[in-house]
Amino acid sequence: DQIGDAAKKLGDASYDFAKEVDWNNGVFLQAPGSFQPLKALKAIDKMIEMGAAADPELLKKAADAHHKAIGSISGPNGVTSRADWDAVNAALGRVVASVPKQKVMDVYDAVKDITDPKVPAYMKSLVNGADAEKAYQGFLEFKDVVAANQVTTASAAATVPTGDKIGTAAKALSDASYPFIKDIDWLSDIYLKPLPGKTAPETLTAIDKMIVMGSKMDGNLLKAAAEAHHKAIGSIDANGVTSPEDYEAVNAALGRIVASVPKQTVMDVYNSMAKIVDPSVTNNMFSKVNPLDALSAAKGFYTFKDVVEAVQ
Ligand code: CLA
Ligand code: PID
Ligand code: PID
Ligand code: PID
Ligand code: PID
Ligand code: PID
Ligand code: PID
Repeated sequence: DQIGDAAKKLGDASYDFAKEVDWNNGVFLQAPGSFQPLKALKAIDKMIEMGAAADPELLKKAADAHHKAIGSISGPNGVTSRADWDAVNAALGRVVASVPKQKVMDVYDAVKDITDPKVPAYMKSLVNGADAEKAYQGFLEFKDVVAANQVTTASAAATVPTGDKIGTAAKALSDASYPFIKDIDWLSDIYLKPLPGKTAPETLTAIDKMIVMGSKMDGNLLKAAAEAHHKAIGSIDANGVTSPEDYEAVNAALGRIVASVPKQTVMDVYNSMAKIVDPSVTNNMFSKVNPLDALSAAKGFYTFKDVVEAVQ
């Protein structure tokens, strides 16, 4: 297709730059400017809306391309192979082309809103500037091909199951865990702190397992889960906490996507996370909430998971 061909040209123009970026640099965990959680949540919300509007099959292929690219990483900077670099660009170009232009621009504008204008120049200063310029010229040509292949109307909303066992169980889980949700400091910057003692490549292994799980999920249910998060963001209070109803809808939607993949795929995520998250992190989280509320939430979760497993 045209986007695939254009991605090869983009690769010619941008792979030198890709090799010079230190993908393992911890700086990418930081907010790209001053820390503004509610504005950042708005930017994430725009990404969620774009993801929910994207063609689920193309999203899966993009997840597969990232998984493959992680498998061909080499060198100290963590760069993938030239072929996989091109394949990721092509897959993302197709995802972008599957949503109306305005959804993409809404992400761009919202991210710009939380990015200090000095950040791009700083990023450029870490690589060969001429290679960054060459990559950008390549991107500008690529985007014209994407725009020429772009849909103009949004896809239909997801179909949301009703009256299913997971939906019923989500009500009980949400009742048992909403007090815990209200105890959590959602606006803290602690969630942007590096995991103690873990390198970027180690962390990437766990993310890879999530990518694999995402790629196996039922596309309609994943879209529904994204829509549920978007709705939940719309009802947050000053502390970032969503309404009980929207929280319940998120739990139901996430239970359904978990049930749409094999148990082992879920356990692969859990086990790889357990390897990179030191118990001190979990204990620290626990120390900041009412322990009885956390225990009630945990009990609710362990009951919920049996319902999920039964329909998995
Ligand atoms: Mg989420 C999970 C935040 C968007 C899909 N997501 C999580 C949690 C964290 C979070 C609260 C990971 C950390 C954790 O396990 O804490 N997501 C979060 C934010 C946003 C977002 C702030 C921003 C909009 N997510 C989002 C989108 C999607 C997902 C758009 C795609 C549709 N997210 C997704 C999945 C999962 C998460 C599939 C998880 O599996 C993971 C999670 O919650 O695992 C348990 C603990 C969890 C909480 C504090 C909230 C849930 C409370 C439960 C139901 C009960 C608590 C049990 C117990 C006390 C703690 C967990 C024990 C542990 C051993 C499992
Ligand atoms: C400017 C001035 C003009 C010239 C110009 C110009 C530049 C415009 C530009 C630009 C626009 C632009 C857009 C970019 C957009 C990037 C979008 C990224 C989206 C990320 C997402 C992430 C996610 C996920 C995911 C799916 C999940 C949801 C999420 C489901 C269902 C200024 C040059 C034209 C770069 C969507 C993918 C996992 C949130 O106009 O004169 O330069 O760049 O998890 O969804 O699971
Ligand atoms: C524009 C203007 C509108 C019209 C429009 C428009 C276009 C927007 C577009 C577009 C946005 C867009 C984005 C693309 C992004 C591509 C990103 C590629 C990333 C590849 C990576 C590969 C890798 C790895 C990996 C992880 C490793 C690092 C690597 C570590 C820690 C402008 C059309 C709407 C194409 C990251 C995965 C292995 C490097 O908006 O008018 O057209 O395209 O090895 O991580 O090692
Ligand atoms: C300039 C002037 C214009 C021309 C121009 C120009 C240059 C702009 C530039 C540039 C922008 C730019 C951006 C870059 C972005 C790179 C982003 C990389 C992200 C990597 C991540 C890696 C990671 C992980 C991971 C998970 C870990 C955290 C991390 C935990 C909990 C100035 C040329 C356009 C290079 C996210 C995945 C392992 C961080 O605009 O005239 O030149 O470069 O380790 O999670 O640990
Ligand atoms: C233990 C001991 C027994 C008792 C027990 C026990 C506990 C087991 C547990 C537990 C397992 C467990 C699993 C959990 C799994 C969470 C999985 C999260 C996945 C997140 C993903 C994120 C993503 C995306 C997304 C889609 C994108 C890709 C991504 C596309 C196509 C130990 C109690 C049984 C909590 C997948 C969603 C946006 C990466 O066994 O004695 O307690 O918890 O962006 O994909 O866009
Ligand atoms: C288990 C054991 C195996 C069998 C199995 C199994 C089950 C795994 C499961 C499961 C995992 C799982 C995960 C669930 C997670 C739910 C998470 C809910 C999060 C809700 C949020 C709501 C909100 C917001 C929002 C953003 C705001 C904050 C909030 C800010 C900054 C165990 C079956 C495989 C259900 C985060 C979105 C508005 C609070 O593995 O043997 O069954 O379920 O307002 O952000 O303000
Ligand atoms: C313990 C002992 C057992 C019993 C038990 C127990 C407790 C475990 C616990 C607990 C685990 C736990 C986890 C919590 C996790 C909360 C996660 C919140 C994530 C929030 C995010 C928010 C954000 C953003 C956002 C984007 C911004 C950055 C942020 C930028 C660029 C010990 C009870 C089971 C509470 C990610 C989205 C706005 C950070 O196990 O016997 O008690 O709690 O602002 O992006 O700015």
